[in-house]
Order: sequence, then structure tokens, then C-alpha cells
Amino acid sequence: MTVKKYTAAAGGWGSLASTAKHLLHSENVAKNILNLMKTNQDHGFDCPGCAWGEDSKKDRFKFCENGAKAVNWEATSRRLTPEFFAEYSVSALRKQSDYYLEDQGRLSDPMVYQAETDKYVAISWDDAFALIAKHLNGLTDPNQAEFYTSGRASNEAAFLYQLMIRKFGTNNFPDCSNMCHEASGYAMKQAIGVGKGTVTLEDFDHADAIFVFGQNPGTNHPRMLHTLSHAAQRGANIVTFNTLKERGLERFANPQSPAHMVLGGETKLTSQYFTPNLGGDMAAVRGMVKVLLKRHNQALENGDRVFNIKFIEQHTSGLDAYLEQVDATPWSDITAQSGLSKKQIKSAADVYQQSKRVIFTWAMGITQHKHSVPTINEMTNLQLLFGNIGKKGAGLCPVRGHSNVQGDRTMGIDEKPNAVLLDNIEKTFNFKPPAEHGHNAVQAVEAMLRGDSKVFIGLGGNFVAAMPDSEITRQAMSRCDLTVNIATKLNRTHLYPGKTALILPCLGRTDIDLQQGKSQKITVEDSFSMVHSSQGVIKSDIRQMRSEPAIIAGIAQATLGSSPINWLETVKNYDLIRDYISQTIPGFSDMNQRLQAPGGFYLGNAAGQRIWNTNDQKAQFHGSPLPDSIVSASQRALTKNRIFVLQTLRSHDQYNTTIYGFKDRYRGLSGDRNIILLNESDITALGLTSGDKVDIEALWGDEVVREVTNFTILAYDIPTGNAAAYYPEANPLVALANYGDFTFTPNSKSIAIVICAAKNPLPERIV
Ligand SMILES: Nc1nc2c(c(=O)[nH]1)N[C@H]1C(S)=C(S)[C@@H](COP(=O)(O)OP(=O)(O)OC[C@H]3O[C@@H](n4cnc5c(=O)[nH]c(N)nc54)[C@H](O)[C@@H]3O)O[C@H]1N2
Ligand SMILES: Nc1nc2c(c(=O)[nH]1)N[C@H]1C(S)=C(S)[C@@H](COP(=O)(O)OP(=O)(O)OC[C@H]3O[C@@H](n4cnc5c(=O)[nH]c(N)nc54)[C@H](O)[C@@H]3O)O[C@H]1N2
Ligand SMILES: [Mo]
Repeated sequence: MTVKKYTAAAGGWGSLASTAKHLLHSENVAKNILNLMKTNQDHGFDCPGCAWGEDSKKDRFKFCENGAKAVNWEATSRRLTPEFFAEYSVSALRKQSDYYLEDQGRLSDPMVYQAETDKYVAISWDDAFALIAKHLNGLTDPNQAEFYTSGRASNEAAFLYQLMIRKFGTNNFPDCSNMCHEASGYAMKQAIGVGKGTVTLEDFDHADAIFVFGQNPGTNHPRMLHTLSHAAQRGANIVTFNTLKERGLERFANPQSPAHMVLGGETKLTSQYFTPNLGGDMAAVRGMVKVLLKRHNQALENGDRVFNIKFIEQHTSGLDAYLEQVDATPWSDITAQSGLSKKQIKSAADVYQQSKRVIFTWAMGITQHKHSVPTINEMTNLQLLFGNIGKKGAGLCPVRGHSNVQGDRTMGIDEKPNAVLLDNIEKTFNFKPPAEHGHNAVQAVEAMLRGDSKVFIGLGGNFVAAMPDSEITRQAMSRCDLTVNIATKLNRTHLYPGKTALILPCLGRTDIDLQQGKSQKITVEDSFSMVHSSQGVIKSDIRQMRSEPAIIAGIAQATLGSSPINWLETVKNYDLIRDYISQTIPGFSDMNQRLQAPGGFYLGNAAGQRIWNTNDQKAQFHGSPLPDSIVSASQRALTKNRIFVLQTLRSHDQYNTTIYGFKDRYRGLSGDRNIILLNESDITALGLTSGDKVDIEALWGDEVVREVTNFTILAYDIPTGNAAAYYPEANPLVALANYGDFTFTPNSKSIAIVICAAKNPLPERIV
């Protein structure tokens, strides 16, 4: 484990060096250079990395360092064949790291698990489909099956998948969104009538201020740094709220700018950087509103105003009740909970007030708390007070995670489907889809644990590693009669099979997808509601891999026959799937034709037009009291104050549960992922030294011991009382029942923990 402060700007030569390293590691260099040239270009493929949009004008290359990692990781020439599985049992593979599992290469053949030998062996596609059909049709109730989706699935795959599942008879749609931006969708739908961001990429060119909350774009949305640096260069203010000082938000050297690369230039991004406590953002924004409300009231006395009264009167409801909440919130609570001083909060309010057009962006630092919905409400409230929604250069921008997670929801991957979707399905396909709400991700685990759900099918993702309470989630999977994973790479979920299990190898974004000899395109939707097509460019050795739509069609045809459509015919040409989407999903009429426009088409956003599809046709203020502290007073007393709030986050060298390497470059950390970051004074108070090994135990109000052992404690620039560790290594610490109000999203950023010197060092993991 090495710790060395990183002094350079984000991006720059470090990014280029890292891109080259990962290119070489793919063992597919020539093809992957072509791949990178086609990333996010018209007639190329959509980067399988993040869901940031395509900035059409500004840069020659449309990939970033971490997009290059994603492309190289997928488009490796290594293949994981049946011979590999013949050599290693599932139990033996469980001892390997997540890095090792995926690094073995692309899954190449359908495999079935045999409990007697504890090994996966090859199976034909037809036999695999028949096995799934037998299990699904053998259930006494369709609600005994769980159908997971990870956000890389294309619109076409997701549409077919939800159609098959609804025809089968359930709304059990646990998906990665349940662990991710669920709170954004919920809070925004309630307050402004749409669960999606109200801004387009162009709005960033017009904003006077961009407030970035709980988000690390330098690592997770690197192309956003280009947008932020263009904004900073023309004088917009960037204000950041992040518990950690993330380099990517401080300064950026554009790897595509000769002035930056050759002359050593860089752009300063954030002008005001605040480091609140974990979960402290609602209090911080409440404080800003309190400052501005006071100024507003003073202005009124002089016949002036601070808030946008005209907008408020014309467009909103609920103002008075909300302002009562603001009045009732004491400053002592605001400063204690946010960890920021009144002076700091005032200075954030100053920037806000001086800016005519403000965009708020946010990600997991906001959405993975118990009070995420009230926090997003609070952010929305502030924007409404100034009419900063539905005008150029202003609005709300939840920055999505997976490249098509937003599109999957649009296509109907939703355990709580709306009436319009169900109606349209009935009209187009002539059957009545189930209306009763199904399971989200947490409920799916609970149902499998109880033995109520017996079949799990995963369209991508790594459910066991991504979900909390790892031990319990593993047990839940193992209790199923059948688990099926459609995947590109081997991962931990495949190593916790049900009584029987299938791994079905699929094509990825970079691969050419040939059907009937013709290369097919798929489509995705980015964070700005732009729908565009994506087409793989590399013809590689695909062995037995099939496309996701083809696999879904195979399962559907075996399970349902040609009902309500001839599935196998439909996947011969994906234009046919898109015709069905046009008929069923609002906003997608003439999809095939509209896709021909360069850059695709915009779905529109009602709130962005100041049309509020809420229950009173108004944009709504929602006020609630500040939440209870994550750590209770009695827990503090019980632990003699040796208690911390932990967030689990991503390093620079990973994509969710996919680990590309062991370097967290911008944080200056490398070598080991089993680490916990703490303020130096907290480490001293514990009687420990940076570098010591520790065990970490979560405090949750039940009997289960949730711990991870032998982590290295490291001194880091982080507010006292707060801690950080990597996801997924720290997932065993999150109780399944520790989830967000209204959303069931695991509270991955607020876990109460205690830390002890390591009891029994474990042998090193084999990598
Ligand atoms: N390269 C790469 N790209 C990715 C991913 C990846 O793993 N790797 N994952 C994709 C996915 S699915 C998603 S959802 C996104 C995730 O994108 P992010 O949300 O940026 O991911 P996290 O690493 O979880 O980072 C959370 C950030 O919020 C801060 N934070 C945590 N808690 C709080 C809080 O309470 N308040 C404040 N103000 N800050 C807080 C952390 O310090 C950290 O900087 O990225 C997507 N893009
Ligand atoms: N503690 C903690 N837990 C978290 C989070 C956190 O911040 N902290 N973040 C949460 C978030 S935001 C999310 S989105 C979830 C992510 O949860 P998931 O989406 O389930 O996980 P991923 O790691 O993205 O899935 C990786 C796997 O997807 C498969 N894959 C990759 N590309 C493709 C493809 O094109 N098709 C198919 N079929 N399979 C493919 C590969 O086999 C790979 O092993 O995790 C959540 N869990
Ligand atoms: Mo996510």
C-alpha cells in the first residue's frame, strides 16, 4: 500500500499514460485503437462507461481515460472458455479477487452449474433456454421469479425484456437504479412532475453558476470536466459540496489541449469548495435558504425582493409551509449537521444570489442516504425560490451512473409501472399486463431469502457484489432453484449459484452485432434525455456469444411461445423492436427515422418547459425537518465517541464492481483496496497510527455481526467523524434494512461504524 499526494491537475499526462497502459493490457491494441476512435462518434458506439452526454462541438476525441478503460476491458482478446471452468470449482474461484475474475477474459460459451461437482460445464443454447422455460413455467405464481437489470442494457434489450416479463406475469423488476438514482427520480417526480434532469448539455454554456453536490466527476464522469472547464473559462462559478477534496473538481488539464499538455496549462474549476459531513447537504442547503430568506424579508421592507415572486406565484405551491420549516430550523442544527460554519454557508448563498442562472448537479453523495429524498427536495426548493428551473442555463441535473440506466427505466424496467405504459402495452400487444407493484432490489433479496422467490435472472450486472449485506445477499441467491446471469465477464454473482445456474455469454457495446448477416445498431438515452444509436465496430472472435436481444428472445420463445410476438423473428432486425417501442413508449414515435439525425433525438422534458405534471399541476415545495443524526446520542455514549459515519465510494480504477486496477491516482492511493480513510486526529484519538491494520464493525440495531477485517487505516483530508472505504469491499457493512426513506436505496454513504485494531490478520488474498 502506498500513499503519495498527487499534485498534478486531473486529466493531463497522467490520463494519457493510464490510457496507454490499459490499452496494452487488453492484448488487442490495434483493434482497440480503432475502438477508441469510434467511441461516442456518429456511426460508432456509445461508451459503455458513464451516462454523460455527447458534447458535439468541442473535442476531436470523444472518450476519456476511464471510458478507455471500459472499452479496453470489454474488448480484450482473452476468452474464458469451458476449459477454464473444467479446471476450477466454484468454491476455488470464490477465493479469487474481483479483479482476477473479470481479468480472465470474455465469457465465450453458455455454462450450466452442476452441484455434484461444484463446477460449471458447457451447455447448448437450446438446452439453456429449455431449462429456464421449465423452471419459469413450473412456478405456481409468476411473482416467484426476480428479473434484475443492470444499466448497460440497451433500449432494445430492455424493451424486449420487460415485455417478456410482463407477459409472463410479474412486475418484479429489481434494477441497479434501485441502488443508485432512485431518490432523484422519486423526489423530482413528486415535486416537478418528471423524474429526469431538466437541463440539456447546452444549458451548461449559459449557466452563471454550477453547484456540484456529492459527485466525483474526475473519476466517474470525466467528460463532465470538459463541460465544467469550458464554463469556468468563460467565468461561470463552480461551487462544490463534497466530503472529500476531489482533485477532479479542483483543477483540470485537458489531455486534448496542446496549451495544457505542452505548455503545462490547466483550468481551475471550483471557486468555492465546501466539505460537509456525510449526509450534511440538506442542512447546508437549508442554511443557504435561511440566509436568503432573511435577505428577502429585509428587501421586502424596502419594496424590493430577492426571491422570484412572479415565478413562485405563477408556478408553485406549498411555499408557506416550506418557509415555516425553514424558520423553525435552528442554526445550531444546521451547522452541527452540515459541519459547515454559518460564514461558509453565507458565502455559498452569496454566489447563488449573484447568479442569474444556476444548475445543480449531483450523484451518489446525495442519493445514498436515508434522507436523500428530503435532500433533493431541499435542493429543488432553493431552485424554485429563484425560478431556476425551466429556463436557459438553469435547472436540476442528476448525473446518472450506467450509460443506459435512464433509458432502461424509460423502456419500462420499473417495478411500479405507470398506467400509461400498461395501457399502451395492452393496446399494442393485446394482453393485460400486471398492474400490482413488484419487487425492487431489496425486496427481491428478502423474497429469495424467505424462499418465496425461486428463480433469479440477471440481465447484466453483479447483483451479489453490488447489493448490501453481502453475506445475506449470497445466501438469498444460493436458496434459489435457478439463477441465470447474462454477462460479458465472470463475476462474484456467478459464484453464488442457486441449486442450478446458468451463465449466458453476451456481446458488448464494442462488438459488431450481426443478425441475418446485417450489423445491428442499438440505442441508449443519456442523462440529458438524448436518445442516440450505438453500433459496435470490432469483429472479434465471439465464439458462442449472442446479443442481449437474441438471448432474451430465446428465453421468451422457449417460455411463452410466439406470444404476444414472434420473438425470434423480431430480433432478426432491431428496426422491428424499435417499431414496437414507437408504438408503446411515449416520446418515441418514428424512432427509426428520427435516429438518423446526427446525435439522435431529444425526448423533451415537461418541467424544462415549465409544464408541471404533478397532482396539482404546480411545481411543489416540499419541506421537512432536518433528519435525525446518522449516529444517535446513545450510540455515541455507548461507544465513548469512537464511532464514525462511513461512506463507500469508487476508486479511479474501477467501474462499480469491475476492478481495473489498484491505483486511485487522484487521491494518491495505490496498492490495496482494503483501506479506510480517517482524519488524522481521529486516528490518534483511537490510539492508532496511519498504516495500522484494523477491523471495522457496523452498528445496526439487530443481532447480526457485520464486519470487515484487516483493513489498513490511512490518514486523509476528511472532516473528523467521517470515514471512507471502497465499494464493493465494504458492502458487508451495509445492513439490507438500512435503506432510504421512500426509495429502498441502500444507504451506502451513511453507515455507522466502530473501528478496532485488527484481531486476526488474514492471509493475503491471491490476485
Ligand atoms: N469510471 C467510473 N465511472 C463511473 C462509475 C464507476 O464506478 N467508475 N460508476 C457509474 C455509476 S453506476 C454511478 S452511479 C456514478 C457514480 O458517480 P459518483 O456519485 O461520483 O460516485 P462515488 O464514488 O460513489 O462518489 C461519491 C462522491 O460523493 C462524495 N460524497 C459522499 N457522500 C457525500 C455526502 O454526504 N455529501 C457530499 N456533499 N458528498 C458526498 C464522495 O466524497 C465522492 O466524491 O458513476 C458512473 N460512472
Ligand atoms: N456499497 C455500495 N454499493 C453500491 C454502490 C455504492 O456506491 N456503494 N453503488 C450502487 C450503484 S450506483 C450501482 S449502479 C450498482 C451497480 O450494480 P451492477 O450494475 O449490478 O454492477 P456492475 O459492477 O456495473 O456490473 C458489472 C458486470 O456487468 C457485466 N456486464 C458488463 N457489460 C455488460 C453488457 O454489456 N451486457 C451484460 N449483459 N453484462 C455486462 C459484467 O459481467 C460485469 O461483471 O451498485 C450499487 N452498489
Ligand atoms: Mo449507479
